[in-house]
Amino acid sequence: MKTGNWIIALSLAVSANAWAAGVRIDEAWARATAPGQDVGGAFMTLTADTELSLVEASSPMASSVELHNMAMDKGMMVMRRVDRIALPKAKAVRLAPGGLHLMLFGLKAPLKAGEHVPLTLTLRDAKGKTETVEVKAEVREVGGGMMHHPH
Ligand SMILES: [Cu+2]
Repeated sequence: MKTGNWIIALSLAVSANAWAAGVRIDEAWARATAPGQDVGGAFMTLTADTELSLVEASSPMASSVELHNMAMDKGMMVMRRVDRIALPKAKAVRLAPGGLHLMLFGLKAPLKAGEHVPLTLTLRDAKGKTETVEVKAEVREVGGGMMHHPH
């Protein structure tokens, strides 16, 4: 009965989160933006139940969404676009400020705290089959400066 119990507990735990295409998404949020700032960041934790890759993202609130990684390079934080974000089986992958994130370009309006940003994520499995999952990222006010974007 262990398996059965586990499934029930899990379905209760994720009721407030998105779960589709073999991936669970927790804590989806986006950083509030200042008026005139047309670039934003979105973050979340993804846990795939089979090996998947996040290969694409889009939002009706932005003209484009890119997958980015941020890392130290020769003592400087550098942000780079990545083609995919690997989601190993049963391992939580955290998109967070200072690391992997979704970058929203061409925001149609500032992101205000309390609003939700709809995001469509495209996931690809090991066989190359793709599925999409819809996520709503809650906009949060976060202290600190804007994200630098050296494009
Ligand atoms: Cu970025």
